[in-house]
Amino acid sequence: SNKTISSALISVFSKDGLEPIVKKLNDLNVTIYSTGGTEKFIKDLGINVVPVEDVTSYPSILGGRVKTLHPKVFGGILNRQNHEGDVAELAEFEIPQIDLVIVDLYPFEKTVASGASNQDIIEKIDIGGISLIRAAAKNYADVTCVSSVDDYAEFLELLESKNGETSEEDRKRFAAKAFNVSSHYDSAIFNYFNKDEEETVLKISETKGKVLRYGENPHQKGFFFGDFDAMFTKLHGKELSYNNLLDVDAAVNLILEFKGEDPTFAILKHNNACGFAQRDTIHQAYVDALAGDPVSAFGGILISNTEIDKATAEEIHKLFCEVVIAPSFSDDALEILKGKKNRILLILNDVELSEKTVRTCLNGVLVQDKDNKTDGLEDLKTATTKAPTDAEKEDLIFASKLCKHTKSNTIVLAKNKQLLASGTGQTSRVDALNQAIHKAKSFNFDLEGAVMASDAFFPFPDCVEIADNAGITAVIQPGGSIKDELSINYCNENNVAMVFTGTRHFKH
Ligand code: 93A
Repeated sequence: SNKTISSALISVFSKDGLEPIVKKLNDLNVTIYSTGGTEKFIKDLGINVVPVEDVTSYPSILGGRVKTLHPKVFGGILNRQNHEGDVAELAEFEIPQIDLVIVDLYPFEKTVASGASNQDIIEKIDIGGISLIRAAAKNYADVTCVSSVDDYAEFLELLESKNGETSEEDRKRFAAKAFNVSSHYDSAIFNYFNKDEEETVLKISETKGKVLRYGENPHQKGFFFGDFDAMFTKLHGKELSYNNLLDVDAAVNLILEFKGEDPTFAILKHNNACGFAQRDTIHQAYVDALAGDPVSAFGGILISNTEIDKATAEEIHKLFCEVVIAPSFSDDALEILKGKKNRILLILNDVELSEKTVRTCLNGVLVQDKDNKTDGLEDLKTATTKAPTDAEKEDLIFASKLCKHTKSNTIVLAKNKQLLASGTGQTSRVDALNQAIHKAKSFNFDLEGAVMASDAFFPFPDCVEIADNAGITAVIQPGGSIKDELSINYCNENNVAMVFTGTRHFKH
């Protein structure tokens, strides 16, 4: 049905083009309500205007974040004029009828494009304005919504041709434009929030591809997209293969967890650490890492957080290994290690790794934030009556960091800053634990006083029971199972200390 505009709420960011409209509305005796800057603009034109604060009996608060968000404003827009209850409530709560809403939103996209700071961009997410637009458009049965400067000309023509009268068809046409504006606006916000992920994927697609000898297996083609030379200085050896690159990635991410700590050595196979130790010297760290699993170490990837010296190089030279990575090599160490033609020697440069991870999924890619949470002493919450000793705490953190870089489901067993064994990539946590215990025993490790780390919570008390029977005295896990209490009770009855970290570290 036809309606005559007799009241309007105007709240515009840009005042451009508004003047002829307010003048026309004034000529038509329309009551104009308005917000701060817009109200001043209208007043300065010599036109009567009611501050929206007079309607709400509330000042604009939070630096303008809340100015129109009020039941008296939204009641005035959303009420149904042919609805008895609505009409009664309008009278009861002294809500003025609003027939027309004119909004020009905070310029979100322009602010993003200008290169403004995140804080400035977030401030330009219009909440009140978008709500006014959506409310007025929803109630197009009674209300006209002008949601963009682009529609001023069409609206002015309508005002002039029909003297403030609108048909339902007119209002519906403007409502459709309004929802176009609001959906476009929210899409722009959505895109801004996902910018990092998109950029990550785009950045990779822009890097140069390098042809590899083959992929994971000889019958698969393989390529690497990335800047290997920015990350490493290659000193010696054959070309890195697809699998070498994957192992190097796992090795680097693992060792960075121990950057700046005592000399630490890791030996990896198929992306998982099979040997790992932290000692006073890098030589001892290597010897004790190798002792963790001298069988798996064959053909492994070696990485150290400390310069590799002659004594260490002499030991490494006895082992067949694919890659050795370190922050530096002493000259005599390098000479020894170069003794094998194919052995790849890399210096890990001090570069930042991507904050995101990307992998293919179905017909697209999955992007996520890297697991950048490293559990520290401050994260440990003792869940049991018995608390771990200080030495156990150190081992718990050590094991937890290893666990984070091992394929799920994972159980890591460690003692005195040495990896005793882990269960890797198992379909059940019990399997992972049994694998670890079996492995540790097969290399003659005594598990008495060892600690256990789990990448995720224990759904049942079976793991703590098996661990306790094997001699483990302290446990670290995220916690958070509805059956945590069963594991806690078992530990309390059997004098095992258990701490919760609150952080799961799945790695698939
Ligand atoms: O910060 S807001 O989201 N909070 C509000 O309650 C609100 N109401 C209108 N921004 C709000 N507005 C926006 O203010 C309008 O969309 C318009 O862009 C601007 C007009 O402010 P002024 O009239 O003070 O220049």
